Amino acid sequence: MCEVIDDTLYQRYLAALLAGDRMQCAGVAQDLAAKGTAIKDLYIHLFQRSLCRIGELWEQQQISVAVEHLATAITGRMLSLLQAQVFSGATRGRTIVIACIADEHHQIGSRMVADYCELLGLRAYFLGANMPLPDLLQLINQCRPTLLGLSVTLTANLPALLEALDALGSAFPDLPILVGGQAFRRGGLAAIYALRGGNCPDGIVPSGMQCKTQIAPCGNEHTSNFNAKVAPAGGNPTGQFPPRKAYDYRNVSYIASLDALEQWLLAHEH
Ligand code: B12
Repeated sequence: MCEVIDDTLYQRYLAALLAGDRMQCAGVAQDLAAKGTAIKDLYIHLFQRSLCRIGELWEQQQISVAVEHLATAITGRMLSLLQAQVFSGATRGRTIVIACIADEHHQIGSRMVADYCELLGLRAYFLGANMPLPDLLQLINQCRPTLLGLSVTLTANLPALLEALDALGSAFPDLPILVGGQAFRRGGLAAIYALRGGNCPDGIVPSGMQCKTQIAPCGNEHTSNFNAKVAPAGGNPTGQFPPRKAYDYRNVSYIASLDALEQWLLAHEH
């Protein structure tokens, strides 16, 4: 629950979204923006929260695919509507490329991340959904960003993430990579480890993969630090980790929320 965006306003926005009423949605978002509501609050407490609700309604077959598509399209327009505020941040010279992993078609979250990076003063190159790995490698080679962000929503796409991390890790060993998205909230970190053929006791992640924060199922963002559970770099608290493949995750950070992203960017400014 957000103090600025109360439940009545949220419900008004959600009802407009479900009705496909773009103007009403824009009215709510623009009023809030005019009153000084932070972009991050609009992203999380209006757009993300409502899309998660749309997902639930779709899953329960209470709304059609068409209504879900319309709501997603309207949300994309809302992000565009707020572009003026997003791009007013001063540029700090860092660049980030953000992409959804191959076969991943959920791109609103990564677009928010890209826009939020712009707001924080980075130059963001947003590549959108379903990015083929060879082309991603080529682009990174050409534009040499300071950072790379990869988004995964579906657990089924985690093997593609691993493939990408291996290829990126050997081609660009010094490139910091931020990974995020809903796949990690559904046991993705454990799955990543399992895919590597090892045990993944609850909360233990591959060494070097820094798990800064965890957020509850979407719409209800809260963060809790569970660094204590993270295997220390190079360590092996259980003695069960198998030999690693080519890439060791040293430069990979799992970032769960926009707050955690901001903290990470501040902590790694130099
Ligand atoms: C819109 C939508 C779609 C659209 C996406 C269109 C688009 N342009 O993005 C379409 C129609 C394509 C779609 C398709 C499918 N979808 Co869908 N979809 C959704 C829905 C309703 C909203 C997604 C969204 O935008 N959420 C809001 C954003 C803002 O949240 P977010 O992605 O988590 O991003 C935040 C963080 O995770 C983080 N983050 C995200 N990426 C990154 C990256 C980095 C680097 C960092 C630091 C942070 C970060 O920052 C963001 C801001 O806080 C969700 C419901 C839900 N719970 O989200 C279902 C949902 C994700 N879909 C689901 C499913 C099942 C599917 C399909 C398999 C359906 C089907 N049978 O075809 C396909 C799969 C397509 C594919 N191969 O990718 C399920 C997934 C269930 C599961 N257990 O995995 C969900 C949860 C719906 C549900 N409740 O069942 N979908």
